[in-house]
Amino acid sequence: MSTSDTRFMALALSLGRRGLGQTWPNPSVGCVIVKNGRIVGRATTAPGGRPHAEPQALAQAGAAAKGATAYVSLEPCAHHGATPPCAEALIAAGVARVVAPLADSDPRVAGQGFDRLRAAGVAVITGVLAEAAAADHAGFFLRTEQGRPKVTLKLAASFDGRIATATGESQWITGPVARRAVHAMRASHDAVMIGGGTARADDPSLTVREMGMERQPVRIVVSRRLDLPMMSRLARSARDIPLWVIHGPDVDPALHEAWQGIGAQLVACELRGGQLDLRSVLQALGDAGLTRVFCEGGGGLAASLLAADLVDELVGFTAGMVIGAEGLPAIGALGLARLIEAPRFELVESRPFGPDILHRWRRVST
Ligand code: AOF
Ligand code: ZN
Repeated sequence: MSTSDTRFMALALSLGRRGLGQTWPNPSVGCVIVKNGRIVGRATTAPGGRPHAEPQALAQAGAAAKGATAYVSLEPCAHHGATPPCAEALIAAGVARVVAPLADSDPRVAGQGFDRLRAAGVAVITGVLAEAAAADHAGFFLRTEQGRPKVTLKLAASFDGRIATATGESQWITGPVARRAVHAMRASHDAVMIGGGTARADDPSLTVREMGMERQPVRIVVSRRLDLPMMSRLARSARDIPLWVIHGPDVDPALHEAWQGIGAQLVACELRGGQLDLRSVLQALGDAGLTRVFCEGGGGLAASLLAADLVDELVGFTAGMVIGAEGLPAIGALGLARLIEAPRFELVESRPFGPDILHRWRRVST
């Protein structure tokens, strides 16, 4: 492994990250083709997941791909799916070396892309920036390995972890710089999810504005009884931007029909202990193809996800403001008696955003 391998792989990873949120159910892969130290092709998996990154980068490189090195942020595919295998395309173009951090977790690929390349005499180097690549593809890996999407829980709260005053005033606790960052984060997820209480209280639209993106994230509301206002922003825009409503088995059929009638997609899930079983909710979202879900509260849904150990990442924006104990807590009761029962996360990033602070934490597996 050389320093230029690391440098070009870092570029391939950053190209891959650009497509996060746009390619589900496929991973967002970056590919850079380098000949004699010069970049002759670069691409990201297209919105919707196809074409894959490699054929696009190869098309740019043309004849220059012969004898070149391809840096790909995930193992090139080996299966005949909707498109011919990328491993074959690299071989046919005469690529001499392929550098990829990790094997693909899709059982149709899982090492066979590397095998094919090696069998054709292509040098294959793995492991470069593997940890960073695993973090970028975490949602895709979770879905292929466990059937559920990665869940990121975001909150924007006061210093003392409150998201509104006792009267429900919440606009604004964090500033415009942090709020813009939240929009960019939404854009990098396949779906944005909230609980019914937040949908009722805030009347959010959950859209991504000013990002010039092709695919808006799916908007998901979790509402056991489907008791949501039909005149809400979410409901009114359901024909233009996907709106999925997750509900329990015991909903009023007239409500069900009304929501379907306005263009929402309804997903029925089971109950567990009188509440929606969030594990089966996430399995249903995985079955529907989602790999990355951005949960924006409220406190009830956040607490239930945490209690079921279904939160993979925390994103917090903290404002220099104190609301006090009568304010609305960002996270509802978890019912813990001992600290040892509290879900633990490790810090991956912390930095200022205007007057606020972002901190990002990843679940520590215990
Ligand atoms: C690559 N490069 O850019 C991507 C890959 O349904 P298909 O035929 O498009 O195949 C989807 C699978 O291809 C997906 O599950 C993953 O294994 C791989 N994604 N592979 O070589 C890419 N996006
Ligand atoms: Zn492919």
